[in-house]
Amino acid sequence: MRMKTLTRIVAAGATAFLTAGLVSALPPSAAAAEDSPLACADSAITKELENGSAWRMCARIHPIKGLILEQIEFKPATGEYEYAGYKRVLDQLNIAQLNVPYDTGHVQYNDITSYGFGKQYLMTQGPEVCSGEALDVDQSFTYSGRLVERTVPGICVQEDPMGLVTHAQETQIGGGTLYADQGTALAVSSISKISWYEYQQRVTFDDHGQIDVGLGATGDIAPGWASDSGNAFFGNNPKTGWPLSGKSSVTTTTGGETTTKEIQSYAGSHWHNAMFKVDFGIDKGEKQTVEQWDFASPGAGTRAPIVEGTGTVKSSAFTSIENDDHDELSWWRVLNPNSKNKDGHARSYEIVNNNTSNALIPDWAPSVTFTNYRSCEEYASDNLNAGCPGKGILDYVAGDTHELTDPVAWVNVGFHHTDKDEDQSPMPIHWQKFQLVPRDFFAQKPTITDSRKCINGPFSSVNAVTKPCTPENTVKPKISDKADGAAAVVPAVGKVLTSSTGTWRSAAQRLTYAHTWFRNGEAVSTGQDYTLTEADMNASITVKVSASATGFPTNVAESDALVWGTPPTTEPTPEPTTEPTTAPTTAPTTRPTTAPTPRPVVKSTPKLSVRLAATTVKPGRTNKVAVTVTAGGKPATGRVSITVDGKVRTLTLVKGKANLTFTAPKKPKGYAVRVSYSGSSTVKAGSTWVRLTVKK
Ligand SMILES: [Cu+2]
Repeated sequence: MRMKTLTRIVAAGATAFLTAGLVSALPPSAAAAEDSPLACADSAITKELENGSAWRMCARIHPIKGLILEQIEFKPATGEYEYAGYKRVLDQLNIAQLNVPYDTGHVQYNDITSYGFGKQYLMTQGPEVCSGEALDVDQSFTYSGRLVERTVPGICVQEDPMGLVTHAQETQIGGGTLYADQGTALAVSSISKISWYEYQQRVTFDDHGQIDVGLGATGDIAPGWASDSGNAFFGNNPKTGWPLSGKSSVTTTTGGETTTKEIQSYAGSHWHNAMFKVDFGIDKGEKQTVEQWDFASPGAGTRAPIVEGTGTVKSSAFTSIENDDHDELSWWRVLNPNSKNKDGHARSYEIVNNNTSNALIPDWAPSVTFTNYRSCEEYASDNLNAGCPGKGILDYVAGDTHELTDPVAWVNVGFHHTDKDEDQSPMPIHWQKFQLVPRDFFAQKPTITDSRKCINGPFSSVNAVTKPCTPENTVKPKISDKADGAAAVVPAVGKVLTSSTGTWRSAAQRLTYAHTWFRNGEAVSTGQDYTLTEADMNASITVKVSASATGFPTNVAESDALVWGTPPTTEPTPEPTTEPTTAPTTAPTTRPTTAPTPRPVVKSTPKLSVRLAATTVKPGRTNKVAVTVTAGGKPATGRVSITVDGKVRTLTLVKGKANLTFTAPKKPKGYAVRVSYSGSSTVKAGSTWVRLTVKK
């Protein structure tokens, strides 16, 4: 929605607002200057996840809707590589109705508008429920004719593991760098008890920008006595329920006559029709566009059916029913045409909803409905707002004649519950969920590592060892005499030096090199050549070469310092003595007549062992890594390169060992310390990695 003012939020939250403070506040240095604070003061949640991505939002409990999340913004772990600070994703997210009709046809509930998820229905988040931080919620409501004012820990905020996010081994067998990332997500949840059912509202915000919106149902299935009536939660019709026990005795008295019979009862099947209201705010766009993508096959291709997708911009409010307005592959996204990622693609979020809609009830038949934001349209059906009372989504669409530019999605998450024996008290939680997935919100995934950043679009090779994104220097730049490159440099005032670029390997097709000359560590000149001056005499003269390419990280390598020998003397070199050297006494040996046949080289496989002095360190602390490379039980020769957070250091093995002291990265998260062995004439190349955790 547009122009969501502080006033409106405060007014809406007046009866139930959050008093808890900031959760896991970012350090002041991380709070980028461009991020103005969220307009919800002390109900803000700001959470930096383990890999460095961060979410922030406002959270509160509404008396009817329960958990409401607003001003939801994401900051990628890659930081300014994608964009600076936080970017808005959603203006508001909440449940807008929960409709529960029973298949027996005897009853239908609207759990939100008839009961609500706030007030007395809100449950306390104790440590047995919430393993993170439980935020206090101040409530004020009338219960059994009296005013209740209470503060309960009603919102749970925690970081949950998500399991494996990426895994990529570059070659099939024997080496290549392994990428393996474990993800986490911020989970914000609350629990409300509506009669027998207890619902957990749980929204997770993962470190890749995805939002999962879930409603879990636990507590108990609707109870009842065994009955031979069709109008009971445990009725007698096997077509509208499921038997949860053996037969029961049912006694009825009719006209003073009591009869007892054994009947089989069936727990009534029912729907949980949940509708969520998603108010998009992609990069706070004034104009946001809804696109529907449909897929159809025009026929067979050479080897597989051709499937064609068509995107349609929806110009006005609409409601969409499967097999009527869309097909089973269809999906929708909301994009901000004026917010582009680094590749020039419009930023958007896609709705992923694989649930079943209830085709039998008009309000619950559409998979999704889009309307322009209108403040009175709060609930999906039986609207309680006096501005448009009793209305529902179909009325909202009918009354919306404006161009669709400020979209609200009403996402229908249906679940048909056929009870089973295992659902008996207490019932294990069953979930109905949909996802909001970033689509081109980022040019690459928001946790991309430096060694993969260069792979954007078509690429020919993925190998961090032989073709790394960050150019790797394998032979240092060398200073030589411009006049005679082969001769040893004899430094003198006026002598022109020149520098090689050194040898590099890179995923870039062509690298550009820049040379900077240093006197005692201070930059004095740029360019490939340098003329020595008086000031340079006996100083430490080095050259640094930077290797760069568009779209690739830059790396720098430094030459050895110029060697200052003894100044040449004017004295002539001693004359050769007149005495002849003794003649060789033996005749030259005869040359071999045939060249030796080259033996095929069978290279052995190296064994790499890597040990960190500390596997968990504080940011910026010094740490040591010890590398041992053996082959066939013997120390290997050659070089190893050690990469930490994109910084590469190359060392020569001494007796098969190399040790490096390095500074741990500043950002707290898990890092891979990668070690690549370049191989030798007898040993194959290889690589491995160990995990380094940087923690405050
Ligand atoms: Cu159920």
